[in-house]
Amino acid sequence: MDSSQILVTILGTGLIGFVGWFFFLAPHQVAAAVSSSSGVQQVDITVKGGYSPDVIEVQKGQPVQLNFYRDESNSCSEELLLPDFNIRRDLAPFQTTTIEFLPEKAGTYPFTCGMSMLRGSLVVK
Ligand SMILES: [Cu+2]
Repeated sequence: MDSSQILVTILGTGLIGFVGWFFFLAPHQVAAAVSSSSGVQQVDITVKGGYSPDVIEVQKGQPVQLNFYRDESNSCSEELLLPDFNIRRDLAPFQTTTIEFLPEKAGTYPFTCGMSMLRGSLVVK
């Protein structure tokens, strides 16, 4: 190997490491729902190359309202799936789409984009 090959190898290894960190180890952003006066637990989520926050904590037995603001037109995020609650919604770009449901059982429920590339979790306590 000459020096340029060594350099490419080092850069490639670093890039792979970064990608691994980004997808598996990057810190999650956790948000607890805020209950309104009517007892609805509300969380605002920004959709832009991912979900922010991506871990949502709610209490069971109280209605939940998730407000997804899709801050992009990238087709990856156009669909939102919350399979455990039979929810499948189209998110319009640069608009807020509100999803409401009642979590009745404690657990951790994933939500994803239509291709399962963007991921978040709903934690019911
Ligand atoms: Cu996607």
